[in-house]
Amino acid sequence: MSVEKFDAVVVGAGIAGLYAIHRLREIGFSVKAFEKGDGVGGTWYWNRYPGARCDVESWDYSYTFSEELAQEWEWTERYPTQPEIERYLNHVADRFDLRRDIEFGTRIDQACFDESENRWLLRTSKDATIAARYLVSAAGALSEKFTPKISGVETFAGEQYHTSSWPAEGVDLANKRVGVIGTGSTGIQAIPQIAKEAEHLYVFQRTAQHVIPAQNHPLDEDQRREIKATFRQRLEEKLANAVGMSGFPEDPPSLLELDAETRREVFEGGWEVGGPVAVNRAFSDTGTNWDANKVLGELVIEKNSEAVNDPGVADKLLTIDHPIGSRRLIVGIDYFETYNRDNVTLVDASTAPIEAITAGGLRAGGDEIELDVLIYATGFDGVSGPLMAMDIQGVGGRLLRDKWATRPTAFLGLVASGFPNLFMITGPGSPSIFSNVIFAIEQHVDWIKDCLTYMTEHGFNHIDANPDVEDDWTQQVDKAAENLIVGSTKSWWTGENIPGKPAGLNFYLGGLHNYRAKCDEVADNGYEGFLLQSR
Ligand code: NA7
Repeated sequence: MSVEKFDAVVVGAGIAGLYAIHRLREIGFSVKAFEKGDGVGGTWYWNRYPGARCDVESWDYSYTFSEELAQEWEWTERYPTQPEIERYLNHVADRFDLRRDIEFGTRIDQACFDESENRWLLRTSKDATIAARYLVSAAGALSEKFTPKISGVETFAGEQYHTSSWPAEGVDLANKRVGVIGTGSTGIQAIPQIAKEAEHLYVFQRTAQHVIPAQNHPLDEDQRREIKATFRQRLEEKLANAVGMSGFPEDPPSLLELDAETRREVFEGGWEVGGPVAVNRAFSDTGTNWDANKVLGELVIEKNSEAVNDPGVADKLLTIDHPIGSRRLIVGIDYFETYNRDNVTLVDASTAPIEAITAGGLRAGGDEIELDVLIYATGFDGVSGPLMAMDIQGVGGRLLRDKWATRPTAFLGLVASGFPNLFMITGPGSPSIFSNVIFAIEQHVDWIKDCLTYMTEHGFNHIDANPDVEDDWTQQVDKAAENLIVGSTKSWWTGENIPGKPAGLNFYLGGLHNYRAKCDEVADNGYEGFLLQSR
C-alpha cells in the first residue's frame, strides 16, 4: 500500500484551510488540504441558498494578512452575498497559488494517531492512506448540517433540500408550493427571496426571533476608496476589541441610566445604522443586565411589528420568549415585510407542531399542508460537530467523540489533550464565531505557524496539551461566560439544537483581544501548558 506523506494535512479549503495552506508553506512544510467540495470556500461553497449573505460587513469579512490583497479586491456591498464571497475566496486561492495543494471532492473519513511513528494516518473517502506529521482541522464551525428526523420523510413525493447543500444550479421554485422549516439566520435570509419565486410559501416557525435590519447598501466609489485608505487604521481597531471588527462602539451609554427619550434616540440611531453591532452594542448593559435587555428587546419588537400589516401574524412572529442576544441576533432584509404578501403563510410550529411528512406535504397541528418542495433551514451541529463526525483516534486509540462525550474541551480551543499534533482552527473553547471569524481564523493560523516554527527550531516534533491546563482553560471559558445573557437560551450555540448533544456554551467569551493576549503569553513562555517533545 502506498502512503503519501506530508508535513501537514489540512482538513477543508474554506477560509481557514486556504490561509493555513498559505502560512504552512511559508515555513517550508509540505502541505496537502483535502476538501469534500469541488471548489474552495467551505461554508461559502455549500450555502448557496437564495439570499445567502454574510452578516459581518465586507470590509471586515476579509483577510488582513496581505495589504496588497486588500487594496486590489473590490467589495460591492456592505454585507457581501454568498456568490461574492465565493468569488473572493477563489481569487485568494488563485492569487496565492493554493489550488495545487488541494485535493477536491475528497473527505477525510478517519484520522488515527500512529504513536510508534509519531504521525497521523488518514483515510480519505477515496480510500487513500495519507501520513502527516501534523493535522490541522479547518473543518469549519458550520459544516455539519442538521436535519431533524420527522416521521414519514421517505414518503414525500416532492423535492427536499437543506439550505446548506443547495444545488449549485439552483432550484426552480416557480409555480411550486414551498415549505421552509426554520427561522434562524438562514431561514430569515432565504424566506424573502423564496417568497418572490414560489407560487406559495409556508414558513414553519418554532421560535420567534428578534431581527435587526441590515440597512444593506451598495458601496460607491468613495466608500470603496475609504475602505482601502483606512486599512491600517481598521486593522488596529480590530486588534483592540472583543469582536475583531472595526467601528466597534467604544464607550456606549448604559441603557438604564438614560431617560426614555435619550434611550430611544440612541436606539433609533443604531437602528438607522443597522446590523447587529449598532443595535446590540448601542448600550453598555443590555448584554449583562436583564432589565436593560428587556427594554432593548421591547424596542426591537416594536420596530419589527411596524413592518407587519396583519396584527395576528405580527403577534405570532413577535411573541418572543427569550432575551435579545441570548441566541444569535439575526440580521434581515425585508423579512417581516414578506409576511404582507398574499403568497406567504406563517405556520406557528410552537402551537401547531410539525407532526409528520406525508406523500403530499406536511402535517402540522392536525392540518395537512400540500407542498411540492420542502426546504430545511434547520441549521448545524456547530463547532464540535464536524470534528466529531470524523473518526479521529488519538493516543491509545481513544476517539475524540468519546473524549468529548460530555463536553468538548481543548486548551485554548487549539489542542485537545490526548490528540497530539492535531491543531483545531476555531475549535471549542476559542472565541470562534463569537467574533469576526475570518479575523479569529487568521489569529489561530498565525499562532499555529509560530508554534510549529518554534518546535522545528527547538528540535520538537510532538505537541500535546497538558490535561490539567486544559481543565483550567475550560474553567476560564466558563468564568468568562458568567453573568452574560448570551447563551442563556437553547440554540445551536449551546448545542441544544442537536438531540443528545450535551448542553454547554463552549466558546471563549472574554473577547478576541484578550484571547489573543493569552495565546501570545503562552507562546512567549515557551508554549507553557503544552507538552513539547522530540520523538
Ligand atoms: P439555526 O440558527 O440553528 O436555526 C435553525 C432553525 O431551524 C431554527 O429556527 C429552529 O427552530 C428550526 N428547527 C430545527 N429543527 C426544527 C424542527 N424539528 N421543527 C421546527 N423547526 C426546527 O441555523 P441557521 O442555519 O439559521 O443559522 C446558523 C448560523 O449560521 C447562524 O447563527 C449564523 O452564525 C450563520 P428553534 O429555534 O430551534 O425552535
